[in-house]
Amino acid sequence: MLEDLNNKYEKYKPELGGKFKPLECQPRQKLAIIIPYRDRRRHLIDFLSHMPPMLLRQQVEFTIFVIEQDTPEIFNRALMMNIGYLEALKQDDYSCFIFHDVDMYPINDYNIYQCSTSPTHMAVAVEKWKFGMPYDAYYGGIVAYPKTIMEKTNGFSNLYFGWGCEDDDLGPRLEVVGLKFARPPAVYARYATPVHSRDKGNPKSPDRFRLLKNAKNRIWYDGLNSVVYNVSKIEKKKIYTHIHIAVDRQKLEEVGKLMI
Ligand code: UD2
Ligand code: MN
Repeated sequence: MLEDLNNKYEKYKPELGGKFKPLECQPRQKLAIIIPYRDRRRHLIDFLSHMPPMLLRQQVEFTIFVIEQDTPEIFNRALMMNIGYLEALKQDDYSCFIFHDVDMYPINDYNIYQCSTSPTHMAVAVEKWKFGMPYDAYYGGIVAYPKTIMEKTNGFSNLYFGWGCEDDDLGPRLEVVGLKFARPPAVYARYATPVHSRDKGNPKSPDRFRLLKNAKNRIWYDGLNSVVYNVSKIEKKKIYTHIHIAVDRQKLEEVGKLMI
């Protein structure tokens, strides 16, 4: 239960909205963990039970942002990542962003949650892929971007409604600006992943391969500079910040149509 966690973490003295700071030092980075989210209460509670103690053992200063898509029905993970980035920056000057599936739990304390100068794909040894990855150009699950790289890549594509390929899109996007993902060693970057079924509002995207094919052409049109959304509610909870988002799919796709 959330209430139990609130009590459990009181000793760490988080500021409202879940801003945690190590008590004995002043970290160089401020980390925002961005979780694209809808209707995964059980997974969220598990995530919140697991992450703060680990991050504080690592002496990280962080806030967890849960970005919940209220409308439309079809979920858009990368869009929630873009919005989470923009909204987090309205709250504080975060320098490092880790975009994180809600259903992935690190199982090694030495898997350090901070940014380097390059973008990092962190989901290297994933339980559901037999503690590996399904293919080389797999960038699913979790990525870490310093703010500078988010600015360089115009964030992520806003156009992947439904399941799939929004993660594959990150590779070509980075290529355009001459960058590649780094990866931590598999012994550290290990993740437990509970088995789950496909969510109701997240069917396989029928457009995903078409979008992926011209990922490189869209980078300057489709991203942080073209995102449109409404914030319906910001809930500053004791141990995290929960932001509710409404998006207009048609409006977003107007921009995309120019390039598809
Ligand atoms: C894989 C990738 C994921 C993403 C997805 C394709 C792994 C470990 N993860 O996840 O990063 O690329 O394929 O889109 O390979 N979510 C909700 N509510 C919903 C739907 C999604 O909260 O109704 C969020 C949640 O944070 C979830 C994430 O989106 O962890 C990815 O969705 P998924 O878990 O259904 O997809 P999965 O496991 O196939
Ligand atoms: Mn999943």
